[in-house]
Amino acid sequence: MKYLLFTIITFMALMGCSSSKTNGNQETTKVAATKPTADFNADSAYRFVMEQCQFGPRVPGTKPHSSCGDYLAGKLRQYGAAVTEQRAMLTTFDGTEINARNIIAEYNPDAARRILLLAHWDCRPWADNDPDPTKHRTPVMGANDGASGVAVLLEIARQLGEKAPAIGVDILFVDAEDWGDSGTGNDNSWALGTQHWIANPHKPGYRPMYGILLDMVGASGATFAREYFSTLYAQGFVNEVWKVAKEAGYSDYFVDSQGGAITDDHVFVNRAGIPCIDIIDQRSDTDTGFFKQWHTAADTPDIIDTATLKAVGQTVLNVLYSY
Ligand code: AHN
Ligand code: ZN
Repeated sequence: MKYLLFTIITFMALMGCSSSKTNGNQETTKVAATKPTADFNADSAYRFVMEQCQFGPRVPGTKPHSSCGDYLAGKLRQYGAAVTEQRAMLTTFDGTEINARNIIAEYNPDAARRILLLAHWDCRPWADNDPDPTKHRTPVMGANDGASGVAVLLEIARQLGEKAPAIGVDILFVDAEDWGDSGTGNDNSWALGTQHWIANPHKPGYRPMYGILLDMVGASGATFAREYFSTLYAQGFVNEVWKVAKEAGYSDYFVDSQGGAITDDHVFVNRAGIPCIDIIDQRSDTDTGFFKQWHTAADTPDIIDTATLKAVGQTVLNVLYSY
């Protein structure tokens, strides 16, 4: 009896199978693509901007800074990454000793082919570009200059936790980028957290294929020209990323023009031999060359546009899942 039942079920299964096979030109129907894709959620990224800003300005040595650092490490752990932290006492150009904290999240830690994503999470201690001179000694909120890049990477972390990419991905939140000397062309005064990490990589001999730095990636009206050092050190990868952006319909953001040379975290990564690009909002209609509220008291969440976060986040996600 059991045997008969088994035979009937097997027969029915075979019939079902063969009927679909003999379905004429339907036979060419493809199975799902093997490479995963993902839909970057810009509302989620916007929430991550808000949550960082709710701590207050994340200036090294302050309570908002330490609380936000805990929050960032916690989020990355929540999204399934292997998280390590790197703490260091660093000396800024004005002689201040700061407790700096780099936060590193690894996805697929054993994969040899890796991409490094980075953004600075600290805030500038002075709004020294504010039109009101009485604000020059108050810290910036850094909704765009700081929180936006971190927010896009947190949303990417959330997506990577749900759908592992084929390659390894490392997310590095660097500290103490923005305590730099704006007056004198003292380039080494910037990106102290990155400089420390380059001298002390979280893994000996760490060699990703490429790096992508996100800086000021959330303001409305953003334009990402091809930044000078990115093209100098990593032209092929710049072309690749801008092509991916174009294919996703974001050419209005990833404009096909050559931008200026920006001293930023990626410069130190490139000097260490890792080709690294900087996706950074450059403007031709402001005195600073950056968004209008750069290093002012008005760099607050109201200037953040989810459409900009989407253009950047979707482009980077598409690059990661293209490997
Ligand atoms: C300079 O102004 C020399 N570099 C800009 C780096 C920076 C500051 N990125 C965000 N804030
Ligand atoms: Zn800044």
